[in-house]
Amino acid sequence: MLKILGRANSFNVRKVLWICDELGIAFEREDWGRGYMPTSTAEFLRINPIGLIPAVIDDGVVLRESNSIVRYLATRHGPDEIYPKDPVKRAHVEQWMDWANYETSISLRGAFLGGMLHEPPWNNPWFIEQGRNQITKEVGQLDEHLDRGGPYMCGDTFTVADIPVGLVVNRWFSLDFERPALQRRCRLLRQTRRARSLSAPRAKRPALILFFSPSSSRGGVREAERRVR
Ligand SMILES: N[C@@H](CCC(=O)N[C@@H](CS)C(=O)NCC(=O)O)C(=O)O
Repeated sequence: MLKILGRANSFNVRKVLWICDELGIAFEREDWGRGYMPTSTAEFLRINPIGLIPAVIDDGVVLRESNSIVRYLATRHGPDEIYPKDPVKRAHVEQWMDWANYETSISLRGAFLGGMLHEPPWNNPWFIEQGRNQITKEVGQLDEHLDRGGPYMCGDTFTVADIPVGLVVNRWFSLDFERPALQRRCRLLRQTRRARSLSAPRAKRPALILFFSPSSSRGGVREAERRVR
């Protein structure tokens, strides 16, 4: 059985939980990371020398990097539409995954880790301000993209691109600074709600509902915990 190493309240571990839920992949999970077993131990570093969660072990194969794990699981267990083989469609999916993992992870370090969790070294006021401005701009770009198409990131079907981006949207709504009204903010909210309502009844996917839900990141953790225990 697939083994996931990482705490369920981690942004990046949640991507793996989401794809498992989406595709009905059975797994067991161990709590590693901040507040649980430290990833700096020799035991963890033997599995992932980079020292970050998530890591997974699948039939003896060890993998790290959340987006890579999501794509691997989608390739092994998913239908083509969720991670298309067509090179153009695939590139459209991957560009949003890369965007979420690089661009928004930098800004969320300032806006979330610094601004909300007050975690050094990200809690430098300049860095917090920079992160808040940047994530506002990025969510605005996302908003415009969804406005042009949607309801999913790559059109009318759910793909693995929706997983990291959905988690970014979820985190955006949890940020506690005075967020400037985005031009199409209501539309973005509507689009993400639409995404979850389109998907949820089809296959009864509670994790998808929770992870997309703007106000329930804590609920998401609790639900994820219930599901894996
Ligand atoms: N690029 C990596 C980033 C992984 C990462 O930053 N993980 C965080 C949690 S979201 C972590 O390991 N934090 C240290 C900890 O929890 O101890 C990925 O996408 O998997």
